[in-house]
Amino acid sequence: MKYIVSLATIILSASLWSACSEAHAEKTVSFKVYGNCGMCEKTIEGSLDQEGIYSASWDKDTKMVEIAFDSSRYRMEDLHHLIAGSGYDTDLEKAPDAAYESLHECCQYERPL
Ligand SMILES: [Cu+2]
Repeated sequence: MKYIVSLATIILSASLWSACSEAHAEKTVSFKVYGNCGMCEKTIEGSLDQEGIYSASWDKDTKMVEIAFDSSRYRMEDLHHLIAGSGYDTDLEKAPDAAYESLHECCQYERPL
């Protein structure tokens, strides 16, 4: 009986451990990204369409993006960098001028700086 109980304990703690390590790798962050419209939304979310990024959603009213990603593959700065590369300023990284200027006219949001 004692043997069965300790075996059950081992199995239980092993499954808890693996559930924990999965939860640890997936992280969700949200931060501000400047933009205007639904087209901006497509571009911003498209820039995050990468392996290791599970979901990305930008809201044109709040200007907040929410990203679920594999924290063993990306740091938060990397996410800002991907978005800035597509022409959109974040609260941490400014987009290159050339990328901003190549956005559609209606997408050339007012830059924060
Ligand atoms: Cu737009």
